[in-house]
Amino acid sequence: MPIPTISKMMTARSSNKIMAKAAVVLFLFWIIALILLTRPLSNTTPSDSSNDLHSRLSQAISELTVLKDKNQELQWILNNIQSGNVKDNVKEKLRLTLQDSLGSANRPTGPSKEYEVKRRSIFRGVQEMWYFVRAELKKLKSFNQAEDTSQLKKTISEVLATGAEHEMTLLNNLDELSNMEEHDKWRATESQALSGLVQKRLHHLQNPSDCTKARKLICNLNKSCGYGCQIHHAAYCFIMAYATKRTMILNSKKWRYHRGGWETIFLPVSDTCTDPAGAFPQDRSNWPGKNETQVIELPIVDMLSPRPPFLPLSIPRDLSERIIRLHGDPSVWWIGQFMKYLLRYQPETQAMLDEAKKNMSFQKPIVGVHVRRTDKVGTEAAFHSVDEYMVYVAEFFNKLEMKQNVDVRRVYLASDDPSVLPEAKKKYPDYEFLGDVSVAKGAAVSTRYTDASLRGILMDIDMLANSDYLVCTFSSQVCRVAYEIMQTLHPDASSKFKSLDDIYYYGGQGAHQQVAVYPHKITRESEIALQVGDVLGIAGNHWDGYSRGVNERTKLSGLYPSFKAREKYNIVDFPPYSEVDSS
Ligand SMILES: Nc1nc2c(ncn2[C@@H]2O[C@H](COP(=O)(O)OP(=O)(O)O)[C@@H](O)[C@H]2O)c(=O)[nH]1
Ligand SMILES: [Mg+2]
Repeated sequence: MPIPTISKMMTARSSNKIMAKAAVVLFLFWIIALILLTRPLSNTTPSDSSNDLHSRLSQAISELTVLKDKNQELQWILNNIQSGNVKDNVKEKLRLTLQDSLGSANRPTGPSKEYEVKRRSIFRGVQEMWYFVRAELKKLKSFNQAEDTSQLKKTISEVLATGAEHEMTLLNNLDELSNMEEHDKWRATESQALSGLVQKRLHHLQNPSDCTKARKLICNLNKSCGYGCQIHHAAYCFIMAYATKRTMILNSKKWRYHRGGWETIFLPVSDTCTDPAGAFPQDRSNWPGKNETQVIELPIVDMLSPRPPFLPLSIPRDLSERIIRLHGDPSVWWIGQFMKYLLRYQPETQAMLDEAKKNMSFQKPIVGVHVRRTDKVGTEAAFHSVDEYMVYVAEFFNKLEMKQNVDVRRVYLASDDPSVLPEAKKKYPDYEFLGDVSVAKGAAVSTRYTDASLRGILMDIDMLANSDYLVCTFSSQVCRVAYEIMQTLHPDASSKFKSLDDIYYYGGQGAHQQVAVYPHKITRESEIALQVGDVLGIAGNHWDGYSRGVNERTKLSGLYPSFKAREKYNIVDFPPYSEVDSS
C-alpha cells in the first residue's frame, strides 16, 4: 500500500484525521502488547520447558520495549498537533512513524533459523576448505628434494582424500539448504505446471481440428545414423514444428531400427493427423517455403538452410524466466520437453521395460554408467577405461554415505562392448552391477539395426535415465538422450551427471556461448584474458577448473577459469501459444 505523502495529508485538512489515525495506531500497539504478554502464559502447559517460556517472555519484553518507544514518539507527535504547532520536523516524524508501523505489517518473515545456520555452515565450510588446501600446499612447497618421495606421495594422497571430504560435505549441505523452507515442494509444483503447459501446447499442435487444412512439417526418420542420433533428429524436427506452428508428420516407414516404424514402439505423434498430404499437391515445398505453404518438408539439420534462430540451444522467450528459475540447464530442460512428448511408450514397450526392470531388480540408489566403445573409439571419441568411470561412481556413493546408509552400491552398466560388464564385475567386487551382456552383443555394428537390438538400446537408455546419477561420455548421443530424458523425471537433474569428455551439446546446435563475469589476467601461457562482459564461444570444459573457448572480443582462443564465466542463454521469440494456455 503506498504511503500517503505528508504534504497531501496536511493540506487535506485534518490534524483531526491524523489524531484519529495516531490514536488507532496507539490502540493497536496496546492490543498487540497485551497479546504478546499474555500469550506465552496462557499457552503454557506443565510440559513446556522453562527455557521455552523464558525465551518467549524475553522476546515479548523486547517487543514491548520497541512498542513503548513508538508509543512515546506518537505521544510527542500528538502533543505537537494538539498544541497546533505542526512544524516540518513533526510532519516528518509522523510520516516516518506511520510508514514504519504500516510497513511492519508487510515485513517479510525472513529465513528460518535452520536455513540461516545451514547457510553459515556452508560459508564456514568453504573457508575451512581453502585454509586446509592452502596450508597443505605450503607444507608441500617447503618439502626439500632430499626428502623421501614416498612421504610426498603420502601427503598428496591425504590432501586428496580430505579435500574430497570437504567437497562432499559442502555439496550435501547445499543439497539440504536447497530443500529447506519447502523450496523442493515449490520446484516440484512449478516443474509440473511448466511441463504441463508445454505438453498441452504440443498436444494442441499435433492434433489440429482439421488435418486436411493443417499446416504441416514433414520429418523423415531416415537419417543414416544410430538410435540416439535418430531420436535427436526427430526432436529437432519437433522443435522446428513448434517454432513454425506446424503439425509434425513423422514419416518412419522402413525405419532402420524397426521396419514397422515409430508407432510399433512409441505412441503416434498425433491422434488425429498423420497424413502427409495437403489439400493441393502443389501447395508443398522444401524448407523454408513460405509461411502459407501448407506442407513443408524438412531436411536433416546438417543440410538445413537457412538456419533459423530457434535451433537448440535456444529457449523460448515467453517461458525463459520460468525455465531459468527452475532449471540449471534451461536448454536441456526445453529439449527434454520434446523428448517427453515424443518418447511416450506403447503399452507393450512399457510392459517390456517394466519386466526388464523387475527381472534385474532395478532399484535406487543406483548410478547409470554408459561405456561407449566399438565404432566410436578412435573416430569420434577417445577410449576410456572402466576405472575412469568408476572414480565418479565411487564419489557418488561416498557422498551419499555421508548422509545415509547405503546397503548396496548398485550400478547399471550399459555398453556396446560385451567385455565391459564382466570386467567391471571382476574388478569391483564391492559393487553390484546390473546389465545384460547379450544386449551389448546385440549392439555390435553388424547387428545394431535390428528389432532385437532396438529393444536393448531402449532398455539401456531407460535405465540410464532412471538412475540417480549418470557417468558417461557426452560425445555419445546415447548418453545425451538419457540425460535429456532424466530431466523430465526431476524438477532439475542438470547436475546429476559426470561426462568424461564433452560438455552437453545438441548436434547441429547454434553457438554455445558464455559470458565473463570476472576479469582474468593470463597467468599461464595457454590462457586467454577476460574482461567482464566478454562473450566466449565455449568449446569444452576440461573438468580441472578450466574451460576452453574463443574470446569474441579479442578473437583469441585458449583456456580460462571456468568459474569466471556463466552461460549466456540464447533467448528467442517463438510463436505464442496463448490460445492453448487459456483454453
Ligand atoms: N544397447 C546398447 N546399444 C548401444 C550402446 N551404446 C551404443 N549403442 C549402439 O550404438 C548406437 C550409437 O548410436 P548413436 O546415436 O550414433 O550414438 P553415438 O554414436 O554413441 O553418438 C546406438 O544407437 C546403439 O545401437 C549401449 O550402451 N547399449
Ligand atoms: Mg553415432
